[in-house]
Amino acid sequence: MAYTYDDQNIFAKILRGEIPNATVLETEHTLAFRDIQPQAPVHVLVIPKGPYVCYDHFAREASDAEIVDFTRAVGEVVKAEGLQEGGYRIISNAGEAGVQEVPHLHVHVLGGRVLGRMLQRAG
Ligand code: DGP
Repeated sequence: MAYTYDDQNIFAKILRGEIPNATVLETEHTLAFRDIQPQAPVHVLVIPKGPYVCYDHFAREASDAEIVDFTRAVGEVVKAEGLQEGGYRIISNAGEAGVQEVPHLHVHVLGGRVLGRMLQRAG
């Protein structure tokens, strides 16, 4: 399946500076900022600057430089937010089944409390 990127999504607007954000880290290819509706004491979103809809889109089509930069940025966020000792969770929702709200790849970096089991059991 070929993904179509919507450049009017809210994270594209953040990247263009049209909407403010609380930046945690910025690199050549990556931006990390605080989630507007935090679900844990630490809740940071890490996004590539390039137009990728979701994780597999990025993993298949991004350049090696973008992938390395993004991966390293996630590591830096974990370290900068002091999550190494207590632990953390990384989530990336995709599409309908993943209940993705914003169609620009983002990983949620969550920590600062015990987060509970990964998924609720549901029918
Ligand atoms: P997801 O369901 O994985 O697509 O999560 C989208 C997340 O984006 C959700 O946790 C709330 C966050 N979010 C939505 N709009 C904004 C915004 O304008 N600014 C920030 N910082 N976060 C936003």
